Amino acid sequence: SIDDFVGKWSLISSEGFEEYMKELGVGVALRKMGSMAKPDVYIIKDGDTITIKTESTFKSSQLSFKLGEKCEENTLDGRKVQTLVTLDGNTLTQLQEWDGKESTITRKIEDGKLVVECDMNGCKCKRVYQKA
Ligand code: DKA
Repeated sequence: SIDDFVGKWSLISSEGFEEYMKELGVGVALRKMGSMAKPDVYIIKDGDTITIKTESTFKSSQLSFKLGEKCEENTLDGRKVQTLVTLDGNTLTQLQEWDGKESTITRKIEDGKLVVECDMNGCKCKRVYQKA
């Protein structure tokens, strides 16, 4: 359930993030900072509103949503996207759409860790967080 995701999470590993950011169209300076950042992610539930807060030393972002309801998201790299988050089984899927493009971010709990997979045009990255 969504309760499994609730908590504070710290990044412990990242694969393919630079390539994913490049595919998103993120410029070199921001990619460099993004690659170095070790963010903390807070997942908070308040009634049926879920908030995902990403905090790093260089940039932070916050997204609040209800499952199955589209909302507007301002991403860390400055995209303004339409976002739809759904929970299928134990997988939280975040679909972002903007300018006729799309990217998905899936999150699942595996062995007590939060596993985040991002996909843009088949360019994938995997980031693992542990409970802080
Ligand atoms: C994560 O939560 C991945 C979030 C993806 C952010 C994409 C844009 C970053 C640009 C600095 O670990």
